[in-house]
Amino acid sequence: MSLTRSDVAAKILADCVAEPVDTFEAFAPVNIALCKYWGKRNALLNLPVNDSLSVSLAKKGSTTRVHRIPGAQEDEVFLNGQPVDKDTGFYKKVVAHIDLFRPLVAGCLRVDTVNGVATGAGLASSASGFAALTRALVGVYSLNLSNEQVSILARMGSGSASRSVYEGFVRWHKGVRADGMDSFARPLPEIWPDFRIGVLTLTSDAKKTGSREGMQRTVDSAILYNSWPEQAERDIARLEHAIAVRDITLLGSTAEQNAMAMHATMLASWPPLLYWQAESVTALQKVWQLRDDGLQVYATMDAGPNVKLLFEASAESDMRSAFTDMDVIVPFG
Ligand code: 2P0
Repeated sequence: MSLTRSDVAAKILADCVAEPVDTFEAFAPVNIALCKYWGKRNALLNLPVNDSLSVSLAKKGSTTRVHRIPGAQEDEVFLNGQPVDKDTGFYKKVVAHIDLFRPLVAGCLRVDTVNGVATGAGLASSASGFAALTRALVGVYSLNLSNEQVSILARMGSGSASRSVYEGFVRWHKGVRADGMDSFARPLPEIWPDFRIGVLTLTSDAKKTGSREGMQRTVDSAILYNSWPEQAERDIARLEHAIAVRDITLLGSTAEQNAMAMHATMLASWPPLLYWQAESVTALQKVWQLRDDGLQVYATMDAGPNVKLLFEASAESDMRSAFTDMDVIVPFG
């Protein structure tokens, strides 16, 4: 019998004594993966095939407030001030996450989430959303949990949320255990004040295939995926070294190649999966031209058409001239 998410949550919460307060607010940042999470060894628990490494985007993220509503029969969910319909997948996912804690503390909650990132900005809000919700739930029940336990609980909402529990550079260790108790993220100690991320919002069209489904299709149908775990392992080692010595060339080239390799596995799936739009290709070609002209700039892309640029403060003014509508983020600001 395979373990359920509730089984895992029960293990984590087994030694906890809850001392609920009425309300609690928490923030969690969005993160961009430099070595991607792509493929699961257990889809129910969001256990990954490979380690991944990300950088959190400081103040860009989700703020979630939970209120206990004694006597209520159902949870209430609000997103950016608007009530969320109880028939939506979003509502059901939030309630399923609260359910992990319900054996410890019964009763319903009102959950208000505000995403500080505009919808369609190409920055995934599920990672920051589930990390903020997890932190808010842990806070409202005053649970004494480690960051690693919080990361595990957030991971069960959405894999990449395991990394959004922290600021800065973060590595999610895939773990080997069937219950995923060793699959959590930890922050790296380094800070890199000159590091910059440029976000290009090229199109806000809704994607046809979500990353959850896309990941599964790739694992199930792409022979090319067999090479992915080895690539991820190599890239993580290179990225950790690049971060330790602040080497933008090594960091950028590794992150860009990692993203291209992930997209290659998608394209090698059946039916093929291509998240790129014509605007994505144009942006990538511009990045490659700028690099040929001597600018240290690199690109990464996730399960969507938008392109994120990696560079240092010394390249910022040239980058702003080249990409006039780019949003520049200072992760260690
Ligand atoms: C990442 N992505 O590492 C990779 C790169 C998309 C491409 O994490 O099914 O929304 O909730 O665990 O976390 C998106 O996957 O997937 C993602 P689930 P999630 O950022």
